[in-house]
Amino acid sequence: MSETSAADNDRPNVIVVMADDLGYGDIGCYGAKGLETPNIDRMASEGCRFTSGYCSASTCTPTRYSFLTGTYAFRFPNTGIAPPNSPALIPAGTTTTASILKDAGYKTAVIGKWHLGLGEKNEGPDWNGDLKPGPLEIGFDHCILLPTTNDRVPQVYVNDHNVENLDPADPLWVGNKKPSEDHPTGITHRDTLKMDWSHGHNSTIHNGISRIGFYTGGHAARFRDEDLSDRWVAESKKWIAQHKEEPFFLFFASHDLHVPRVVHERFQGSTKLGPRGDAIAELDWCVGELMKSLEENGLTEKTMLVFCSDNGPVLDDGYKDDANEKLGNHDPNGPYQGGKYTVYEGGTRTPFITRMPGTIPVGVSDEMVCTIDFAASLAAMVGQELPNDACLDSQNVLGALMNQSGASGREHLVQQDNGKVGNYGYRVGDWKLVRHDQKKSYNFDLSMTRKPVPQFALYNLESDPAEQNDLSDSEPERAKQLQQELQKLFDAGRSR
Ligand SMILES: [Ca+2]
Ligand SMILES: [Ca+2]
Repeated sequence: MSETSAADNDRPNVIVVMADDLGYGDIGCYGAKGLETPNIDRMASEGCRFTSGYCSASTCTPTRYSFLTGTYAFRFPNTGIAPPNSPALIPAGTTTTASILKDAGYKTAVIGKWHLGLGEKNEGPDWNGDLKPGPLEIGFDHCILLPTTNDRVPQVYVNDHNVENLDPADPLWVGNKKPSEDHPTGITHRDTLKMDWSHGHNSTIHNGISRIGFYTGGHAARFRDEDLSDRWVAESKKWIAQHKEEPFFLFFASHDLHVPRVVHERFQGSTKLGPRGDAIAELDWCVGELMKSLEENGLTEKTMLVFCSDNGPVLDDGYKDDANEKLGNHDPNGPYQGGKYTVYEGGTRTPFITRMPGTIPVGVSDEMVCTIDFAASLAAMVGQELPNDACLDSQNVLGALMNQSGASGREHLVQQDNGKVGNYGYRVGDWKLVRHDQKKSYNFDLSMTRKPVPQFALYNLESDPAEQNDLSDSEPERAKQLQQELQKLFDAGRSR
């Protein structure tokens, strides 16, 4: 990739905007109905829009784990959805997308949702002390985080190593058991909630919304859900302006579509789809503000801007927010089957756009690229050698990400769900093997339905993108070969 390994003084900035729970069909230029995304559509019209852009898992934590480490999350235990008191899942000193760029002289920051744990193994986060290890120990210079995910406690910002605005006289306690008999919860005080829960999500109440997990104290530190996006955009703009003279890497980790979907008042009711649609509108605004910030700082042509998602769509994910009722003819997963929690295409194939005017030719690409590939691809871009024992599944697809003519994406991709139960997708070209060791599929219909499925199924994505016609019987040799290849990828412990 020597043609894109630029000299030291013109290495491009990189901003990765990772949406949360955004499906393939949720954006205007990917076919959304009943809502508009003018900013993301403009980004696509000025860059490359991928039709085979993936995340590596269909839930938050494993995709984020793989995005940063360049290694499939399923290779490590406990990389599923992290609980509120999870210790740091990525050990200090691990080679990550951030550390690779930092070593190449980049300033690095993560602003937004973390959900990869904080604190020492077996200890977890010290909420009232130093929250480390965390992002700063794996290559980020700066972070402003929602520590877990907003349906889980606590609703506080982590600024570098500390909870922001924490009053020592009102310490923060976080746990998984009710702290006292009279502690109000979504069960005991359900009539006070401004957004009712539908399943789970009925423990500690903050801002009229009950969450997963319990917490007390830290009142001065608590944020309003409505203000999350504004804060992250403001902090990102500030950080971009501060570092406009040097190469930088910003991981902007949005939370918009994840439940509870409580957007700023100015976006409430802005679409016909209810809070889920309004969250997409707010996400689109964030992307617009980031592009504006690049323009204002003269960085548009010097910045590789990436838009992707951490998993496919989900409708009712624990709160009664009309996601089903107001869906209309909008199709969150587009032509695919399934969403969050599945290994069908809808779980991991998402909107995926790269933009760098003057460098990335405008177009649409069907090359297969994945969020797990940024580690190796950006390493190639900045001329950093990957250690042999790091980023074990990250492929250098820089040419494809840059939409260079003739450049290829990945040849194969393993897709996983939240992990542990043996559910995988394995795509090679137009063929897709689906493996469900427990012979059950979940949320294939975006309604959280469980249904029995065979352990293995084979689909042709070219003729059957919705994975409806199992060809195992008519293509037994191919089915067997893909099963063996997948097993080899597991046994080898790496695919790079
Ligand atoms: Ca997610
Ligand atoms: Ca669909």
